[in-house]
Amino acid sequence: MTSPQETPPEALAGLDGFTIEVPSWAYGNSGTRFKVFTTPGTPRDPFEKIADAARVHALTGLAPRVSLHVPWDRVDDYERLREHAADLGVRIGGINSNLFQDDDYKLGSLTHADARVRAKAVAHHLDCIDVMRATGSTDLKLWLPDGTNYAGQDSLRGRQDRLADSLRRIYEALDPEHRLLVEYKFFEPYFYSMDIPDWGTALLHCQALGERAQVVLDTGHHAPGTNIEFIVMQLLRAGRLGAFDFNSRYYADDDLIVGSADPFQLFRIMVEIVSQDAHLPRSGVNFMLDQCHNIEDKVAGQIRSVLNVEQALAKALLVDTAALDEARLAGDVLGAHDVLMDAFHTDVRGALADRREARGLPRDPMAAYRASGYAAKIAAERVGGTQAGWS
Ligand code: PSV
Ligand code: MN
Ligand code: MN
Repeated sequence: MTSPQETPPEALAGLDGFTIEVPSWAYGNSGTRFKVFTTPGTPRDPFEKIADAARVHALTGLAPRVSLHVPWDRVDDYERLREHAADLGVRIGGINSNLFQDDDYKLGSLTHADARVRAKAVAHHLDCIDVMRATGSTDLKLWLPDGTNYAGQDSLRGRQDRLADSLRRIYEALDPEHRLLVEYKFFEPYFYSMDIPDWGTALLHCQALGERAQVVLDTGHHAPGTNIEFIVMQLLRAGRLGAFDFNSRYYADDDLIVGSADPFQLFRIMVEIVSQDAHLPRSGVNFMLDQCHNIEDKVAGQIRSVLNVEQALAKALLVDTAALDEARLAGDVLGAHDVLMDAFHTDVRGALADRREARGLPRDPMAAYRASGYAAKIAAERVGGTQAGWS
């Protein structure tokens, strides 16, 4: 058994260089289909969203990039947004396209039967690629909300073929340093069929496109009971895990704070990550959050989220791999399981606080945020904050 006192600093060396990307929309007001509660101090524009994200990074040292969502984060001058981020010590991360809020896309966007609608959806991605050029982003993230509600409504095969053609047009427009990240989701907004419902479909499209097309795994986008760490393992094995959208869920796509509903699942995911060295920056896996803070303080919610991911990774780094190999070879089922559980039950909070202190960061970023008065300051300064884009 490992105890907190026994966590030597070198055991956590795998955290060096590990970063988490935060979503701009987590700082805006969001809600369910029933109600959007506003929070005092909510950012009024993308500049203020980036300022809030920069607070999260300043206090944790973990979150140096911010994803944007277009057109939610539309600005006249992206170069200025890029400079603003740099001035605050962060940079622009992935650019998320939006195919789910335009009337033309009622029956599909990249899969639509009408070539005019498909061309419009492709053109939106070319616009996003221009935003990438202006902001220095290298990840274009595409979540396809297309699907059908009734059997017979459209040809399932026809939609896949149209999708493949649209994706190819987008992929061909990328610059050499760009990646296309393709996100899957098994339901919603449509309920009979989704056109990219699962990792297999996303992977097939990525493989057809080329090496710079990779899969995004959003932890809230699977049927209940799905073994998500198996998918992580398989995508890594195929060299196609491009990114995570981390969040927690109890029911569906709840977008709650990562590690809040099921810290053990997050740990199991991180064990697979560590076992294939995918936590190291050279792996190219972008560890992003995709969350909404509907009732809690948004900046604090983001701080809690990145700390939860860090904690899960720290525990995964503590797995005694030699003991695990030995138990597996001996067919010691429960012995192997115990090795994992020992790591999971280790309290790493003290060791992580020491690590932060050694890096000039607050030992307790949540307490430092509360004590900083930042929430009161932005509440006084900002009036009439915006929604994240949901209605
Ligand atoms: C869709 O449910 C999704 O997970 C996609 O990543 C969207 O871009 C995001 O939510 C918006 O919050
Ligand atoms: Mn997502
Ligand atoms: Mn989602």
